[in-house]
Amino acid sequence: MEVKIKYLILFFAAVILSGLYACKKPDPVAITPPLPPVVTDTTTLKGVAAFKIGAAIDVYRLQTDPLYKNTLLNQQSSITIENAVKWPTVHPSQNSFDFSGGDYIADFCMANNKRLHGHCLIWYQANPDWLNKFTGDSLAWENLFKTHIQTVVAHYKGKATSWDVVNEAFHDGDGTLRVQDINASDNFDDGCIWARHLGADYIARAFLYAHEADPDALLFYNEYGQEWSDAKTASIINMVNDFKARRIPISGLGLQMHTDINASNDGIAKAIQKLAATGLLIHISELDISVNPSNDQALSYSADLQKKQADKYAFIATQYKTLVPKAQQYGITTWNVGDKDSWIRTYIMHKDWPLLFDDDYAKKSCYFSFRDAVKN
Ligand code: 9MR
Repeated sequence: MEVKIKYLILFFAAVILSGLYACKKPDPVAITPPLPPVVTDTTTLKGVAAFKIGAAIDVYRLQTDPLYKNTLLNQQSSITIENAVKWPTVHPSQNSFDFSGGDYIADFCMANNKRLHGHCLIWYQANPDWLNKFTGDSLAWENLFKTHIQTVVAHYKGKATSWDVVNEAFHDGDGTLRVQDINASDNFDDGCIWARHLGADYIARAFLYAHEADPDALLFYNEYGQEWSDAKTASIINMVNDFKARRIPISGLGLQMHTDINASNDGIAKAIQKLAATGLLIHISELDISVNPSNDQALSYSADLQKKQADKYAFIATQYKTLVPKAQQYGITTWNVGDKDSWIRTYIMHKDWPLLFDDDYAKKSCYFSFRDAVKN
């Protein structure tokens, strides 16, 4: 009997509680404000492009020229560090690193939602004097090499999405690995100190060291001339196959594409196609199109030259869009922004107009043809 009463009490308590629960004020229905309409920016490169659009940039210009900065803010979705993290700047003496320039660019990218591409860790050129004069056994060279790569990559971990790990390792003519200087009479060492001191496999070790320092970074091999040198293209592809077989962590290939209005379209298309067939990410990494490759001082930037240049920019972008599978499209980067910023003016001192913007950052005809061609 007692047990029955207990059950009855429990039963009624449950009924009352569930009644109370049912009467509870319902939770207010969350009112989601309507999302703002998705606006496709149809006027800028980054707004219309099917992939990232980049520019290599100069720290000083970024710090001092508001027009330069605004052009980057409006047009670019990716930034490459043109010079600020190359050896002479970032590693000015054996025991010191100077990240100030690279950090300025990295902060700009973080604050403005731009992808940061680091350039370049190992190159046969642009090495500081102290490095060229360095003496030591192979272990000392290996330590120097590894310390440089890992210090720089670790510093930008979480900021740089990707790196050009090794730049221009193969000779122009026959596409063989740069080791010795093959033309000693021209006062320019086209061999490579790294291959001389560390052996041919230095490239693979550079990738391994970079990966160790930042396992999330995408690692690229960057090179020029694939559009005119089948031998170089073949060497790059052999290297990629060897890396794949040995599980060396390479993610992508940079085709620099410093080209001109007379370059063979066939050569450009073939290079893009062959490199895309590796299945790696493909970055047109240093695009500029010279209209005056022979540096004729009497030349003016005629309507005809502008049209040829606009067509070439459009051709390259169209080939990239159609020949590189979407998942491999890392983007197209021009080598700086306005004509006056180009290495063709400032480094080899040619009279030329190779970029998408003029000296005052006004859009040129090639800007419009390129923008149409990169459209999604
Ligand atoms: O544009 C760069 C120029 O300002 C530098 O003085 C020069 C030497 O460091 O390098 C130029 O950039 C090169 C790039 O790093 C690798 N590919 C070829 C580019 C043009 O020379």
